[in-house]
Amino acid sequence: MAILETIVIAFWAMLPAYVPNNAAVLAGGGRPIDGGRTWGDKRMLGDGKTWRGTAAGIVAGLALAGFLSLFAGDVSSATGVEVPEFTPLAALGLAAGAMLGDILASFLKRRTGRQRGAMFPGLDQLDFVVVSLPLTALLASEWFFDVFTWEVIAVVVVLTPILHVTTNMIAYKLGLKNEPW
Ligand code: CTP
Ligand code: MG
Ligand code: K
Repeated sequence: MAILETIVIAFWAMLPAYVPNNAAVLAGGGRPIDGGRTWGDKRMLGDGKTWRGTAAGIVAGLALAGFLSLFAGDVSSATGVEVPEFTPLAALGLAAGAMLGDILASFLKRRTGRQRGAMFPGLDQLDFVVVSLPLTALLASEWFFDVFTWEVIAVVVVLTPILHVTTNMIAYKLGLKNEPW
């Protein structure tokens, strides 16, 4: 497979996992998931993980997967790159996995003494990949192994941090996010 083709497929297939984080930033607020609870002298998750942000993120990821699926055929024939449609379970694995990864990362941040919004290089950029891919492999095995070849996974691991840094910098400059990471 040509590298450009692999990049297009990786980006397309990951969009339902990329968008939830951004939707959560836009919709976030209200009751935190941990309800303010602490473990030891530290919060479980912190005020940055809310029910509303999480729900909005998952809904946005599912909606985008549905939208992309409508156009997968047209995009494939127009570009010659076979981009996949998303099955409902694949969409759920990608969207919910992304939010779950972000939540687990916050848990780790609090355990390691980091305040809400603190940077955790590496984890910040790949937390959602680390959970969304295995969850999708579990929920939609056939779809996952069809789309996520080793080449596609390799591109995702390289492409995701670049996109993450770029979109968060833009969100920060636009005043949507408190920190540029
Ligand atoms: N957000 C949310 N619910 C989520 C994820 C994000 O409401 N599940 C919103 C919050 O308003 C959060 C903002 O999006 O402050 C930015 O997200 P993120 O950078 O992931 O959270 P942080 O505030 O940095 O908190 P943490 O240190 O726990 O990652
Ligand atoms: Mg943050
Ligand atoms: K995060």
